Amino acid sequence: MTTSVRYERQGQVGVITVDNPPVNALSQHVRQGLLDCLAQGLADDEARALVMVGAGRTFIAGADIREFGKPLADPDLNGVIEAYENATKPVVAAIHGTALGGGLEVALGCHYRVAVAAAKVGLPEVKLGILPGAGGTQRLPRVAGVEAAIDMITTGKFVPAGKALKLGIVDAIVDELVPGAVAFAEKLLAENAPLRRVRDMDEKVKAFDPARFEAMRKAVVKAARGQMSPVGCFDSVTASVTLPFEDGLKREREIFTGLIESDQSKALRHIFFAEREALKIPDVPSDTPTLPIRTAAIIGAGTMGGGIAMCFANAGIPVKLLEMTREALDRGLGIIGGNYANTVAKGRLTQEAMDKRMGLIEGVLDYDALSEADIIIEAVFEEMDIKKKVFAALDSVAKAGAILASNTSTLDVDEIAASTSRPEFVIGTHFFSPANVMPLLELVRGAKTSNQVIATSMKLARTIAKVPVLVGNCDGFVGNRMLEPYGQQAELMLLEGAMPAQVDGVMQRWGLAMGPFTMGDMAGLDVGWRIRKRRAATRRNDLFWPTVADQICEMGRFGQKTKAGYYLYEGGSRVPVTDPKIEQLIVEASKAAGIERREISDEEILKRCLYALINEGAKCLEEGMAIRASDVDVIYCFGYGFPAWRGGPMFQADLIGLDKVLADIKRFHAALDDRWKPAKLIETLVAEGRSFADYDRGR
Ligand code: TC6
Repeated sequence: MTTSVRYERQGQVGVITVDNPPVNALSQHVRQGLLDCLAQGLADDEARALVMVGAGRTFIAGADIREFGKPLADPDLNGVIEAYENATKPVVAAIHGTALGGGLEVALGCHYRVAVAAAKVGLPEVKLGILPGAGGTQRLPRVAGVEAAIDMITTGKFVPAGKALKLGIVDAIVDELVPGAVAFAEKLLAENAPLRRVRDMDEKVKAFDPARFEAMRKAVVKAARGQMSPVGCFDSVTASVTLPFEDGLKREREIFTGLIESDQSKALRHIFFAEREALKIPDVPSDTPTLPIRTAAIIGAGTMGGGIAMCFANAGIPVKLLEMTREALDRGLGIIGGNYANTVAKGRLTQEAMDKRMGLIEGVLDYDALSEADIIIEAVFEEMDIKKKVFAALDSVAKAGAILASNTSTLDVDEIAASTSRPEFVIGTHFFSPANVMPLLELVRGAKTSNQVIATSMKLARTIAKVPVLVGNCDGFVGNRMLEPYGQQAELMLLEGAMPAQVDGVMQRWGLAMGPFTMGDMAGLDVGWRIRKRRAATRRNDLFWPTVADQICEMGRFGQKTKAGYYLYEGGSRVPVTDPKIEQLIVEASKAAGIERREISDEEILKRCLYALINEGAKCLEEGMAIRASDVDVIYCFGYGFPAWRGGPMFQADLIGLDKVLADIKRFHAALDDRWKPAKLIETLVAEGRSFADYDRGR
């Protein structure tokens, strides 16, 4: 008998407890334990009903993702679920925490389900590039209806217990988990309730008109933007309507097998673990004591400052927002109010919750008001002199032990820290715009930043629902530093013969949320222009520097906010429209630079953009600016619209083969210029026959 699942009896009810920390995943020994305990419960003459529950903080959070990609050891999950469904005594699943993926599928194999009010259920497999392959696509529509099942399974969203009750996924909400579930089982016995098998409940699937599938599928394909799993999930759910249960299971298995072996699923699993790995900092022990963060303050109520203040308010942390004038403060608070009001209008936030959040944000006009804040984040103009003045002022008002953070995207955190008497309390917090929406947070470690400040900032990032990655202090840190050569290749290709729409089209079709020029227009072209001017004095003059971006800025075209950039945005639209004037400007710029325009293939565009990211990412690694290759992937997938189903640039390099990537980089180096000098790390790894994943493992 395994110890990860145990059986005990409470009166006439046998209780089966899954105890496999941290999240009770369905590892092989758990699957075996579930079968063993079921047999024990069925053989126990004193037990007339059974309850299944998870130990610790959650019910079962799904299959053990670490077992994917390896030969699956018996017993298989479908067999376990079938055994429960065919049990001759009623089985009740008692859900707390989350019942996810295989966990919810096991619960759907039980005859009844109860949950505590705070529990959530979901089938998030789609986010791992697969589908719920243990009957979830056939059983969920039978309890929740086809439409709700399609919504849950193709998006992977979690549903709170109250809604799950309304949908019929759970049968009752209980106050106390085990006593509530045992009482529910006793009631079933008293009422002589039937052994209700979900597979037999076909009322809801029969009521659905399959003629609706065609239009629904089109919407799923469109929203998936190249990702296969939402479409596979959809197709599998349709089988619950068009095929008998057993045939539906077979169809589910076929689609599942294709998906789990796909590169997309490997990429998504990589990102799942990479996100969690990024939380571990080798020289900052996990038990490093953290500082309490009860209150926060933000300096600057502009777009970034306002967005950051919302992150704190959303997490229930009171935050002071400092501006220099009443007018600027009122404008900033007005924008925050407008953002929340939009969310309320869309039905994603209640008016009451909005009022509560707005109530947590206090506008102030005096530095002295920041004296009690546990963390102060500066979000003023990206100019070193201004930042230094702000930090000197902060140093004189902030209480001892407060974290002083700079929301910079490129500037030297050590230089900023040096303007205070406490550099160990200074850290960079690079939020991404819009800060209340974008998940990534690059935390920039200065030379003197203390471990306690790092540990606290990592923890705080999770509290405010961000995905943190610790990076080193170099120009552009990791994300923007990599964006630089990427953007340069895109610019150079314009002069060599491409047009913005071609470059953007290639990258978008490959899966990026936006191509480089659309992204520049959205972020504001003036930002890069300012940075280029700052760097002009120090940049290599043996390289050719394209000027199209500068020329566009000189025309006062800064992108979407000025309704014109690389593209036109007519009538305030966000849809880029090709502007013949810019195409003309590009052709003339080629002529002025003496470059003969040529046809540039889509393949060349993709390689030059992607490999520029990979090469610079490797340089960040060899210089210790990024801790792991997988951290670079997290940065790109959570901050730069890189599709998670491509796994990030470094994962792509491994997938393509680092030797092939290096061969192309060398070819570009010979044919183009020294920007393509291969990173030493790539050369070393190729010489050793290793990949970035091997590098991460061997660190
Ligand atoms: C499935 O079920 C398919 C079925 C069909 C089969 C035929 N497996 O996220 P946290 C680890 S697919 C293995 O930090 P939280 C995680 O790596 C699965 N490990 O905690 C981390 O390890 P570390 C469908 C797992 O409280 C630790 O547990 N299910 C799994 O913030 C803590 O995780 C899902 O997709 C797993 N399934 O969030 C659910 N899950 O400490 C995936 C977690 O060594 N899980 N770990 O770094 C989650 O969404 C979240 O973990 C959570 C808990 C909401 C359960």
